[in-house]
Amino acid sequence: MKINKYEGYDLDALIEEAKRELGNDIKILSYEVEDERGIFPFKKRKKYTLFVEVPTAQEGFLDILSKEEKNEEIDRFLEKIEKMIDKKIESLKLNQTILPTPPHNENQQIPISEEFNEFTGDALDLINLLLKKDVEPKIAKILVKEACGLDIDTNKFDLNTSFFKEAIIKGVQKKIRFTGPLKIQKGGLKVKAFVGPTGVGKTTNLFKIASELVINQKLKVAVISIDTFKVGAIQQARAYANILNIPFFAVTDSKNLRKTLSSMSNIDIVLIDTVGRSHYDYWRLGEMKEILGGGNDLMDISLVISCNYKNSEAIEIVNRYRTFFPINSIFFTKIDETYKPGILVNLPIKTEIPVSFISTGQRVPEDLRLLNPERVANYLIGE
Ligand SMILES: Nc1nc2c(ncn2[C@@H]2O[C@H](COP(=O)(O)OP(=O)(O)OP(=O)(O)O)[C@@H](O)[C@H]2O)c(=O)[nH]1
Ligand SMILES: [Mg+2]
Repeated sequence: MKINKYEGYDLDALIEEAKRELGNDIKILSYEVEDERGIFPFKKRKKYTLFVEVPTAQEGFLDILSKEEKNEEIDRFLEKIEKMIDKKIESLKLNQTILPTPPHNENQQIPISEEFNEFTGDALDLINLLLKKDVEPKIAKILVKEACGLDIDTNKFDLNTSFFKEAIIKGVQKKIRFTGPLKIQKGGLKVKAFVGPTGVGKTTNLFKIASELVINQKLKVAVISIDTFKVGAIQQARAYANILNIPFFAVTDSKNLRKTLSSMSNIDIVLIDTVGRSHYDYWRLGEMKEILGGGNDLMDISLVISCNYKNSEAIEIVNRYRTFFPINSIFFTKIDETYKPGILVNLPIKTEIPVSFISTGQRVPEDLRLLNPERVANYLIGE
């Protein structure tokens, strides 16, 4: 705490001086009075010393944002204040009988539908924004409600924060589970398989993860490709493995997978790449299930889903895949190919499967991020 000291003979004047410097809401901590004798001992004067707290800028939500984010949040905030002032002016005009017809406020938010009747004010604005990003109405309600309180005037839900990003973070934190970073112990063999439809980015992103583990975490990584019929697919994976200088194996059946895994005595993690399978191709999914069954109990399965899938399609993929594999996490890709990323919240909330990473482009290894509530909120807000 910083304290300013003011000295003088007129206490009121000192308070005025402090207000001029620090603003009207000064906090006086204490003051001292001292009798000061001049040349004539009988002529005493009172000398005051005033101690005032210097207000410090509080660290609020804005302080953790970048400059651009701050500007956007401030713009949004100012827009809301403008709307409030407009509403106030209109209601004042309404009270003046000279106005022949009730004024129409163009800025007023039109309620989106009956479905959102229980919400009001900023909460409705946020729901509107989420719907534009392809968040399903039911999911938008679930998320927004987490950041709401009951407005006493209207008896409806309204946001208890002025910041949309903060509100989304609250909802996401409550409703979505995040795997967090990969936790791999040196010497304890872990096996992670990537499954999913064709072309979603399984191989590319498996090698982004492998690069992080080899280069930054100095772990011993091996890659097994279960890519039995697609011409050229194994070559792509083998080329990446060569660049990283890590062991690479191609297997075609469960017996071979089991054998290969049991030979990995000094490897920390084995990443398994699989061939893309249509979620309608039960025969090939069954084949893959049978091969992966050769993996040990340590196997963790990630379902890779592209963000440019339609919501209904993505749900269908998860539901069909999970009848074959115990899916531990969803790994999103191609966020750079959509500006409506509602899938990021729709899918994990509806399926209750935790989310792990997000791929942001084609570059290996740079275009990969760990998912967390703040990142999900950024994508939804459009940053
Ligand atoms: N724009 C964009 N492209 C990506 C992303 N991730 C992967 N890709 C590209 O998507 C294409 C397919 O990637 P792969 O890694 O081969 O996909 P896959 O799932 O292994 O495909 P299959 O093995 O055929 O099932 C490649 O051109 C990748 O560079 C991403 O986040 N954004
Ligand atoms: Mg592949």
